[in-house]
Amino acid sequence: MKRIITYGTFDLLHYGHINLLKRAKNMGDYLIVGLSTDEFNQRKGKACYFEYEKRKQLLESIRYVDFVIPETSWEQKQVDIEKYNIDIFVIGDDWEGKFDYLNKYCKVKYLSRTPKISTTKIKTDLKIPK
Ligand code: C2G
Repeated sequence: MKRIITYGTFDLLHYGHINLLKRAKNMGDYLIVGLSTDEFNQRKGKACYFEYEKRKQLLESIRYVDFVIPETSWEQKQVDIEKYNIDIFVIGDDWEGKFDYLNKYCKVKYLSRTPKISTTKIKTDLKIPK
């Protein structure tokens, strides 16, 4: 059983997120998503449209996602990788190189982002304040 983990805010869920989650799941058998809490998002400088519980409900309805855990800090990844016996950490290549230190604990894979879509773009196009 190959176990994969990824992390993110996943606000205003869109096909770029789905592409990432699909490819992450296809690298193994079980996908865990560390979902940024509302408090952590503030620290990330992100204002979410959907609160944590709503974003969690959406993620849990995606066929590629097996388990959702809260992401409350930058530092929890190595603990999660050991706790959940993770084989591969996966994230979009907008983070290329930022999580190479996790190589000590598991494989690290950066996947290409889906072009022309982002939560920020959706908000801008709909003229919702960022
Ligand atoms: N993503 C993508 N293509 C897009 C938009 C997003 O592949 N067009 C990917 C991102 O690269 C990330 C995931 O979808 O892997 C979630 O994106 P965000 O919700 O923006 O997550 P982020 O703010 O990057 O949080 O500790 C890691 C952070 O929590 C990552």
